Amino acid sequence: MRFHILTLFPEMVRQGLETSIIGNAVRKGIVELDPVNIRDYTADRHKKVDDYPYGGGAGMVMQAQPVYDAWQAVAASVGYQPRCIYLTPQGRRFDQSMAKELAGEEDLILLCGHYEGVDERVLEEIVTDQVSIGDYVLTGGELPAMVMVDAISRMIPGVLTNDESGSTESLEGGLLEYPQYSRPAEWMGREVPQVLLSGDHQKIEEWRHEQSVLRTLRYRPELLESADLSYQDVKKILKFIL
Ligand code: 6GU
Repeated sequence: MRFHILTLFPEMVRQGLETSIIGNAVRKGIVELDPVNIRDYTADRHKKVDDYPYGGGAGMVMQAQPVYDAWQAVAASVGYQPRCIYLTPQGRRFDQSMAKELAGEEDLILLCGHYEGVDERVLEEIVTDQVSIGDYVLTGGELPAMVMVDAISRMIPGVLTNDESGSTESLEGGLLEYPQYSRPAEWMGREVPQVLLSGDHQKIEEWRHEQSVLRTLRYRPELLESADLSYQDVKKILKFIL
């Protein structure tokens, strides 16, 4: 999968994503990063990419021309018009199901805004989706784009190795992750739960699932509304809250 990231800070995006697991996926060729510097496409002789907002007000607005030309260069290079996601606090909230869905795309264009925003006309012309990563305001779309690249990439087959497996983690089935322990078996007087040392894999699975359900109940109870729960799970929850 190829991520074409339209940004004024291509180095920030590259640096942030070339480390660790995503960096390995890039080196393996499963994921391709294509940070595109919008400034390279400005027709302005002073390399300007922003200007004052019509109607007045604070801040600067990213101009349509360089953004459009950067987008066109990407579309021309891949030979079609991939989905183009504009990162904005006004967008639809990014979540695990969106990450999974987007992992099926061949190419994605991520448009990172800066300043007070991007000229609405170029957004109308090129943007297919508007996405936010949460209800807080960031100074630019680069961090959200990096968050999306990470979350989407780890859903692509081959990005996670067997022992990093994607399917048994937090939010799969709508539940939080169970607690993890490693050696030593006792640390500062705290012991690892006995069941994990028992070697009984059936029992361990049951215990982990129960922990997932109870943690979700405790920390993110609103997730239970759309979680995959069995009759046994519901009984367990009722036992704890009644
Ligand atoms: Cl996608 N962009 C900006 N600037 N701020 C955000 C955001 C995006 N998502 C949450 N806050």
